[in-house]
Amino acid sequence: MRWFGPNDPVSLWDIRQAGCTGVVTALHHIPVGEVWTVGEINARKALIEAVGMSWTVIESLPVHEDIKKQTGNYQQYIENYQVSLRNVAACGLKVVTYNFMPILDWMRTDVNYEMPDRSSALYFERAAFVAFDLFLLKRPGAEKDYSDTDIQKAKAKFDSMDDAARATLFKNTMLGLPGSDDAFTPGQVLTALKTYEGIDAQRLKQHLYYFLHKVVPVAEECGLKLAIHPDDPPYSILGLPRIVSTEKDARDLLAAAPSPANGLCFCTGSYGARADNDVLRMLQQFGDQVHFLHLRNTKRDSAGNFYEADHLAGDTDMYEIVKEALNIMQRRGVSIPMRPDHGHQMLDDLHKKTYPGYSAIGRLRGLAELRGLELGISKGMVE
Ligand code: DNO
Repeated sequence: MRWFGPNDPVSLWDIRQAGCTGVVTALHHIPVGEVWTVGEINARKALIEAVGMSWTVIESLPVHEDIKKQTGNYQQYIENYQVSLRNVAACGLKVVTYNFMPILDWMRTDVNYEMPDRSSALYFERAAFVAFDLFLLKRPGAEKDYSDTDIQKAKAKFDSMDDAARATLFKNTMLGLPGSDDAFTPGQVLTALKTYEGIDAQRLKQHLYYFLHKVVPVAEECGLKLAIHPDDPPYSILGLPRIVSTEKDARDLLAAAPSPANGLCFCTGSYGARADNDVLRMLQQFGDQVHFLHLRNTKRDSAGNFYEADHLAGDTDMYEIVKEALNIMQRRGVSIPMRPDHGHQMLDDLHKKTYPGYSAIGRLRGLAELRGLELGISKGMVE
């Protein structure tokens, strides 16, 4: 499971009791771009090992915005990244997760979407998102990105919302911004978006490949695996390019820096939020370069909305995914780290303050279901 560090309301003992043998974490207190020192890494590792678990996967070693834009001190930030890679390898870590999404990481319009069983899920509602863009953020030129139907639906949605609902929508949509405990104003967001003017998908890809040329050889030399997380949701938003969304994107980035160290964090939930991604086929194709698995399920509809379903429900056939993952591990003779990504807020957690998607009990349920599935399939394979 993922652990957000000493301030996480879910403790290391909670995670151990959920059946985990290790945690996935990061040094969230170190500002993006600064070097992770051996001392800091080892101190964090000791906390985890003190409760009988291991730390082998980092999520994430974040990439500074200057590297994505190739502005300012980006060469220095790349050098810092190389040093951090050497340091984490020296401390015995094995996999480094990162992403190359401009400004925003994940994005949802509702983090308390009520499921029929009254648990709460993360939800992306297209009309609400377009309403946010057009009427709350008021991004110049945004209407060009949407169809007339999209705009009408967004208007109807916006008109149906009171001020409190609009404020919640704004807050939810901005949660994926780094440092998003603070309230962002539309002006601040528009200023950040402006810094990407002139950077289209092709150019962002070039910047990613340049970064890979600089860091993949270092990772390879020190025995680390890099695992890029896909875009979530897997398409361009707010006029920003997104370049790790499709099968072709994944193939291109692997081909741009061929090396055993250049790989994927295969997130079934993110890739699966796009109807034209055949998630199982992608896993079959990229199996040799999957270094980390995020197992999560989404349920889409024809209007472009999706919610996070139970791990074994939703549009992705988790039985087939786990079976393929076991095949890959057997073929490669490795154990690919996996975490149950996200979970519903449920039971006692409904009354607690938690990180959206990262309450303890919903993830425990997801993990238990996935482990049962894995055991059942692997026993069946042996027989
Ligand atoms: C969301 C996560 C992502 C992921 C980063 C990896 O729940 O899966 O925020 O950690 O994109 O860099």
